[in-house]
Amino acid sequence: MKRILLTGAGGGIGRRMRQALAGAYPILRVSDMVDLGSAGDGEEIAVADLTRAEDLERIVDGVDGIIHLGGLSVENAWDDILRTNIDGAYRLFEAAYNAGVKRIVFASSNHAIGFYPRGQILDGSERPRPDCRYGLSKVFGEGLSQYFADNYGLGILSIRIGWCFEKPETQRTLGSWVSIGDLTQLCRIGLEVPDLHHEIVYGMSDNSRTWWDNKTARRLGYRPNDSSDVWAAEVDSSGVPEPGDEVGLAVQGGPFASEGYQGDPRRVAVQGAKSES
Ligand code: 15L
Repeated sequence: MKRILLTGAGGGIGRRMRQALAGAYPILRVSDMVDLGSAGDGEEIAVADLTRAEDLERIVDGVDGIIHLGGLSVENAWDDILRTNIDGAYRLFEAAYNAGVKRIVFASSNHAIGFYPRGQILDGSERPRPDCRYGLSKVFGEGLSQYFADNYGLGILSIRIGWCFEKPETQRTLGSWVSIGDLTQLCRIGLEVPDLHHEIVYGMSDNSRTWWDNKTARRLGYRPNDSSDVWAAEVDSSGVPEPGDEVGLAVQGGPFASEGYQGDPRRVAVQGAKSES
């Protein structure tokens, strides 16, 4: 892998991953719509709008592998989700295939399975249960990844990213926390592990209190160096209330399952959240 494209390099995860990847590959091409500052050693800057075909062709040119973080990272209006996360992802994959790219790491999210009840152990082989429109777009991205692996032979790793911030703040994020170092390790596995078809793994550190069994990631060589356990006592005693309504508190996706729906009398989600699958 000589030249790697990092989309969404100006976002919350992207900015930190850009630093974590410094020097890992001969050339790191960082792309986003926002200002990315000046290029560091071994970097190329590619300002691009992922919804514009000509931008896509330009940023994938000469690239060996892509870490696709770009797009909307929280719930949004359907038209924006459709344009950026669904149409944008499809067109990026298509442009990548046309340019001869062999590997893609797709930044999926735990919101692809956010409607599973808390406590149910998931390992990536379960069928999706999105908790919002954003989660639905991540289910699309996982399907897109499977299709490009099956139909075009690309090697793709979909990572259902949990809580990638400095530290966990709630019981839910104690389970889903991932350090930037561990997430970067997973992305590098997606780019480098031999014989990859398409796999779905959880983007989490070595957390004891979790609802996810990351055995596929371990099989691919993932050995997380960090754990949310070091913050468990602090979170237990902090008394910070979990955000979200009755549904959000019952399901793995938390507030994403609540957003925009509180008090909607047509909602049957409370029952849905309790059934097994
Ligand atoms: C996500 O997918 C979001 O991108 C991130 O901002 C977090 O909110 C995270 O999920 C979460 O599950 O809390």
